[in-house]
Amino acid sequence: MFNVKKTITILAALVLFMLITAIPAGAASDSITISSAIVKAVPGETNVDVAISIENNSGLYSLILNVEYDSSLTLIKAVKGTALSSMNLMAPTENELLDDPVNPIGLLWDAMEPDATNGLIVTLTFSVSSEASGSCPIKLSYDPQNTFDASFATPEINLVNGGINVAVNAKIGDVNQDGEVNATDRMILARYLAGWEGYEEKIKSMEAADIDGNGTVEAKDRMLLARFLAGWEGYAKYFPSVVSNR
Ligand SMILES: [Ca+2]
Ligand SMILES: [Ca+2]
Repeated sequence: MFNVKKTITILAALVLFMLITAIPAGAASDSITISSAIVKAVPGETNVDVAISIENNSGLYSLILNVEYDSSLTLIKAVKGTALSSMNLMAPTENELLDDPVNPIGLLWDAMEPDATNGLIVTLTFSVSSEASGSCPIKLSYDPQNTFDASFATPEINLVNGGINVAVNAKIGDVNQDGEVNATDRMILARYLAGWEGYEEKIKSMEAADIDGNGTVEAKDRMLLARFLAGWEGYAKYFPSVVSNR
């Protein structure tokens, strides 16, 4: 009886060992991901911020990220974010970009020690041409010759492209499209989000209701509209068309 038990324990340990070793190292879902945000703007808008972020960062010594942006966009500045904070970001200055608006632009991060932080790596600020409309893509690629992980190998990096969606007609925040952004829009949006019957039809533009422009109409949009209407500082930037009409 004792021996049978022992044999079972050994077999169980063997099976467990085989299961563990069968799991492939560095499955694709664990690879480093660098993604660009998708934001909303109106034609002719200046200072449109697009965040570029990193996730699942296992540690980088060096990264060259190439950003190719739509011809309707002009890059104004590139400001280092809170992630990859121990690395140096080599990017053109605002004046250099003014003289020579490079596209695609190569952004170089390098460090003495590998950096494994996650989050915002750079904020790119664009101006949008007054003729722009629809989607203006921002495409990412990286230079495998100059991108190293902690073991000086080129890591696999998932890249997620982003862009700026330029809405010509939708006045952001004007949920019922009556030309005004006011408490009625806030009420319609709040009731729609609460699932009240008949309120989906009252939203005449989902584009106008998606205030942060992330593609989804959700509680955050209601919060942004409520704070803007209450006059909170820092919220006017979400309503560029309202500001320019004042
Ligand atoms: Ca309205
Ligand atoms: Ca939204």
